[in-house]
Amino acid sequence: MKKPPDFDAVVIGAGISGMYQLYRLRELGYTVKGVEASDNIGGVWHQNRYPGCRVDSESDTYGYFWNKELLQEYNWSERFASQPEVLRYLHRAGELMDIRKDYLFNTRVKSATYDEANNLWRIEFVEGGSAPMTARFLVSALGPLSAPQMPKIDGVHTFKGETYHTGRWPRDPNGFGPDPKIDFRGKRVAVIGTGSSGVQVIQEVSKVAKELVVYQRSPNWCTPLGNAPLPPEEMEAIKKRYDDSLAFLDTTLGGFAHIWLEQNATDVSAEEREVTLEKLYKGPGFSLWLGNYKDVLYNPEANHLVSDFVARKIRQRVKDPKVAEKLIPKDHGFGLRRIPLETKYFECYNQDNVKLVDIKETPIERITPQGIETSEGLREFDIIVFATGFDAILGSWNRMDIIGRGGVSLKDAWKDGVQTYLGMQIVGFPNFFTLVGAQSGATFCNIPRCSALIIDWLSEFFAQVKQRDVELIEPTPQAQAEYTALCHKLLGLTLIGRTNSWFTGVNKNLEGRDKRDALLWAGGNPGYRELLGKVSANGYEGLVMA
Ligand code: NA7
Repeated sequence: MKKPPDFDAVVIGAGISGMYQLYRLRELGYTVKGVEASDNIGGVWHQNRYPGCRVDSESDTYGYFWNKELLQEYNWSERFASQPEVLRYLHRAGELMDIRKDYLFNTRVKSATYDEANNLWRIEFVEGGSAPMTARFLVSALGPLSAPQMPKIDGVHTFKGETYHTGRWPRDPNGFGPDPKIDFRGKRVAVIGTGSSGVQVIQEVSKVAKELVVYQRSPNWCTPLGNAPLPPEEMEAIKKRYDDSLAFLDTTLGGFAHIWLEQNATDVSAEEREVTLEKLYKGPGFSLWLGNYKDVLYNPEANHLVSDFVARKIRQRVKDPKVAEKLIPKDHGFGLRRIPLETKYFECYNQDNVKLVDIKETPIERITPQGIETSEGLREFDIIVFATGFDAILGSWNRMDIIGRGGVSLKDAWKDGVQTYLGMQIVGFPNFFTLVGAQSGATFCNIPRCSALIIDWLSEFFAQVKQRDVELIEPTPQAQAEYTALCHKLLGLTLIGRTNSWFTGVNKNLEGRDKRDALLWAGGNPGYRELLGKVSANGYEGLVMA
């Protein structure tokens, strides 16, 4: 006799997608338990509380469009909401879903092992979490950016002052933001890393620190965020047009409020292009990245034209020409890695209290108890901020042991490259589902919008699974091979696929992660929706169900 599982489904993670997936499964009548390593809901917005942290999607496009009550109730105060405001929103959403009662917090998964004889997943937790539990279906909603990565620098843990990683910022025990006790005023501060998090934290710390030294390994193509308050009357107008907004977002590449121009950059005159780029540069959010000429991420010549335009902007904004050159990326074109959005970021380097150290020229040799030693000597600090990013996408899953059929671990299954079907399932790991992970259509996307597409589709699927008493779901090797090949092909068509970044799985802080892989679905949100629609219309082709 087969053992029955404790739950029909276990959902790992209480971020944006985990909460929604758990809610949908519960509404479908599944017995479901959520487990979350941290002490509360919110995922990245619960953890990344550094000063300056804010959303890069327009606030009113970043959320649960399925929840009409929340849409009409919640008033965003800024075009691009700050982290505390996003987290407050997620808490309200959690209340409306009555989600907390289904989660075990402070419960970090150590391993999940597929028990073939009983066709269930056995989940074990890090000490102090929970007793082991079993589930028929295991849904991992870990988030692609949930495993913070420290830099590989000698003595990194020896510093005697305060150290913080942007991805694990100390929390205000009584509020939604950072711990108010952390104070940069009058301090000597170092920031290592200049990705989206580094750029945001630098802008804030530069306002109050006595001295801020930025250690930059690679500059990024940062463009203006265009933030502003959202007046109540505009918020009211936004609420009236949510249906239209949703329809529009579903037509755009990444579910963001920006759509390609009809023309190619190479097909218009230099004068016309200059006017257009100027307008996009002044536009909000990802206007210049995702609202640009449609060949910019595909044609090297078009990409060069836009890179050249942004480089000129940086030269205009940074007074010292030598510093400006250091801030202009030379190893990749515009938009081929994630664009950090900024508010007076470049102007920080015109301040007397801010210094840029290009560590390609002046390498960091070690971190000492007093500060940071480069080839030019030791500089002492009171605080070091590590804005060094994440073991993106893979790290979230690799941190736990996921053991499939025949005792094969997910790490081993993926050792020669990631393979999935639809970015949701993996051969040899029956009944295991990944949300917003490798090759998912939501990873290179406005995540709440695109993950909802996946969760809605999966929930429809789970409804049928329940109706048909299906107990085992696994992709066919052929479907997986074809989908993975398609991910490679689509990414290969873009210049992004030829660039080292977390999108392509390259991480210089980790051994063996110097080879690019297709970790993204690069076929766009509409293309992914179409594919999912085709799969379901054809009786969930590519999936074996028993
Ligand atoms: P990112 O974008 O991965 O940025 C990490 C930054 O840290 C980047 O500038 C790295 O330089 C730098 N880094 C990493 N390791 C080192 C070492 N050892 N020495 C110096 N500098 C280092 O992470 P973020 O947190 O900023 O943003 C992640 C995502 O969050 C972002 O894409 C948005 O989607 C939101 P490198 O480029 O590797 O040379």
